[in-house]
Amino acid sequence: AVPYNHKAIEKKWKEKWAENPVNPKVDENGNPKKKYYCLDMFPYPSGNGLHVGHWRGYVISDVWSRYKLLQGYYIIHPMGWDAFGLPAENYAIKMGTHPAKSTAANIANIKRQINEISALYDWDMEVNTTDPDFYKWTQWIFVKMFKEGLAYEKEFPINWCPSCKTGLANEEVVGGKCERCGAEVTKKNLRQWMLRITKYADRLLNDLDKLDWPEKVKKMQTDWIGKSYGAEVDFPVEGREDKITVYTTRPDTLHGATFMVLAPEHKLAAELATPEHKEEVEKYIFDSSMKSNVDRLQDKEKTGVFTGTYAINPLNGAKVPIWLSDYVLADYGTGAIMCVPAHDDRDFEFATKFNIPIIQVIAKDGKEIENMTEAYTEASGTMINSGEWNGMESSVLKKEAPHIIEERGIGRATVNYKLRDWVFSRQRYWGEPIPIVHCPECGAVPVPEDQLPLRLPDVESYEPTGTGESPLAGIDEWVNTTCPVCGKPAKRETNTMPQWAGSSWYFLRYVDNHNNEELVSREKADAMLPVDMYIGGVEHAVLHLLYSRFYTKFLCDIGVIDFDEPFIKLFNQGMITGKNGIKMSKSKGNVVSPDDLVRDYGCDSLRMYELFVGPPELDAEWDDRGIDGVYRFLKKLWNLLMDSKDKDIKPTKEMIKVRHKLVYDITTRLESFSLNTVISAFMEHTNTLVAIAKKEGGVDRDTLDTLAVLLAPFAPHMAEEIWEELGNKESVFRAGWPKYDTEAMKDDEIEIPVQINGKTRAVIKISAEATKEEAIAAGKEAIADKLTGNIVKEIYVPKKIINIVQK
Ligand code: ANZ
Ligand code: ZN
Repeated sequence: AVPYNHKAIEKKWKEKWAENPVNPKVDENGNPKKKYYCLDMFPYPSGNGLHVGHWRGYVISDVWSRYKLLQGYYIIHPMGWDAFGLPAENYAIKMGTHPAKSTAANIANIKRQINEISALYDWDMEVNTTDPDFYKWTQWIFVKMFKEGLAYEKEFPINWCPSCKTGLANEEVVGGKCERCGAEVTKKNLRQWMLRITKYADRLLNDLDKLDWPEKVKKMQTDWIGKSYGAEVDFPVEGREDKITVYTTRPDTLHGATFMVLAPEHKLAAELATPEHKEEVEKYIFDSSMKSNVDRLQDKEKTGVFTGTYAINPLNGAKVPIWLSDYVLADYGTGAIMCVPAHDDRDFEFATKFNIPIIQVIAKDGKEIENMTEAYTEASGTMINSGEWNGMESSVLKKEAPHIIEERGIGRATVNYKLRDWVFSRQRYWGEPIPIVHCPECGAVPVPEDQLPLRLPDVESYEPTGTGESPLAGIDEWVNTTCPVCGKPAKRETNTMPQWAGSSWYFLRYVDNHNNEELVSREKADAMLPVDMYIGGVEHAVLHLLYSRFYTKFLCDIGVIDFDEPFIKLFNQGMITGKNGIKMSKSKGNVVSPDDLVRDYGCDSLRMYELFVGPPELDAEWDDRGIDGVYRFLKKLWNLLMDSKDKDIKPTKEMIKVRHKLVYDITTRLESFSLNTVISAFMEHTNTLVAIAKKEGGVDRDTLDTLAVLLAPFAPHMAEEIWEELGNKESVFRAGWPKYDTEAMKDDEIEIPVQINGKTRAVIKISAEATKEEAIAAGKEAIADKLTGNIVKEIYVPKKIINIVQK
């Protein structure tokens, strides 16, 4: 027979598909098909090209797309480029090449590599976030947000990377370091553009329920939003009219508050100092003002000063000393806290250092600890030392206390979020210009919508100025403009948007990427959106996925689209690593390029091997050698089909059974995304079929056809070739996904006599495939009431007889 020639086959089908696309919008009768939108997280076009790790996600999404295609859907499977951002800009600084130029070159290279995967991408839908026709709409969304009061300016200390010379969002600071370059992050006071994502906090939280997403990701978003219920409690100050309001998430511990701490910036901080503490207090306030927030938050030894003044615990009248300390932040809660050293680590440390009493109010087994050496921070146990609350379960009280406090008129129940507004400006060149004009008369005025896009001008130097201004600030003819409202001289905003801006909404644009009038027409949006399946790395579990949800909700609110969640289903693939689990990267020299593997083994083998390396949701170590096994499997399958295809083999019961099992295994494992076991099922059943073919002279036509169709999502070129060899005229992708019948999968049953000491006492039905143990167990059950003696021997002659010998 003809040997398997992956090169010739793959070349042939790539050409055929280019001529005759296999993903029509309408069915055979010309009726529109139901859409299925399968989206990949679009790549950043880096200069390093793709490695086998990038292939994994793209193969998974293509397998899923082709499976859905075989189920009869019209597949929306676009690809594009997330091309603004620091690497291109840093490259420009180093080489002097305009980022647009290096980006275009990288895109061309990666596009070539991506086409090697033979994925169903519809390149007519391509988008590039740096294309003015695209970022026109990124800017338009900003203008709309500005008009809705969701974009605003704020001067405040931001995270500042001294190495990248730019501001960073909290999300871009990992362990106190710049996410991109690893430099220690500091603070800098700058005027920033902010997006009021906090306005959507509740919807972002509650709507997670609607989503078919991994629980892990939902949990990460829930924690990020960080909604907590607590209380504000008003503490009267002894000898003064003022009250100090504290914010607490643990009002159940109110009886254990033995002191109070104010942030040094608190408006009453200086005033509260009694004459003998005045000097010390003022010094402390001054010293704190010289420290950066980063320094303050680092886990150094606690510092603080006593003001000399006392507050009154409004619940029990206890006198609590008021201290100042910089471990309390001015801009969180109320900037003042009640301190419960028995149940909070920081308070415990502080109280220990300054000899402040510690009163335990929650006890694990109702027993008070004699000498506390650390805080008991769990919110479970029984209340003690708490007056009328004694004996209550603390977790129950935690929920009730805010309401009790409210009823007593000593405070109010509150809801708090960890989620902060989004710092939306960057002091960099390679990003979307923020479309705002600053007019001395009219203030911040948006660029009129019909004047968008506001193009990014060319600059001579891409270097960040380091002053906190973007390189755009140096281009006078760009900066100086006129006010769109009053026409007087005004200046353009020179900050640009963060890289997240384009990726927060790109998936909407694919389906109408040439529309110059609208971001997306309502008609196309209704017909083709939202995304049914989103596939990408778990590293985007919070930021990108949260921002996209926020943008989608906003665009829904202003009527651009009619749905408020962008991604119905989400799958996060694990990473492919080099040896010993080390991330593949150029700097580590452990990058495996797919190009050589495609040449030696073919795209089909590499596709299947990408799935075979391990459960797709987990990280997997790459080992080139494994691809050989997949290649041999494809050859075996090929030979089986080639040997059988021209013979007229009658289907035996066994063949029918294997065929249904095959369809069942592949379908159910695909549905549960157990893609590595799909490949092992293929291998197993192929071996069975090869054995049957040896016995019967070949395999029947139905089974061969089914094999070709099942193979199509995984090894599409070979599947098409086989399908054609089997005499089919149309593409295998028109065949429809095969069905299975669980009845047909059942093993044959045989009748078998059960004897006691050689005498037949019953006849039972068992599976022809039953093992000795299964057969004997079934036999004994049938004659249980007749087994009266001691069993000395159990005999099973396969498929013939069961004989139990008893004494
Ligand atoms: C009393 C208490 C007792 C607290 C206890 C905790 C444990 P999250 O959950 O992060 O919102 N807190 C409030 N405002 C603060 C500020 N500006 N700076 C530093 N800490 C502040 O944390 C809320 C808890 O953090 C609050 O509850 C308060 O301490 C502290 F056993 O109040 B708690
Ligand atoms: Zn004006």
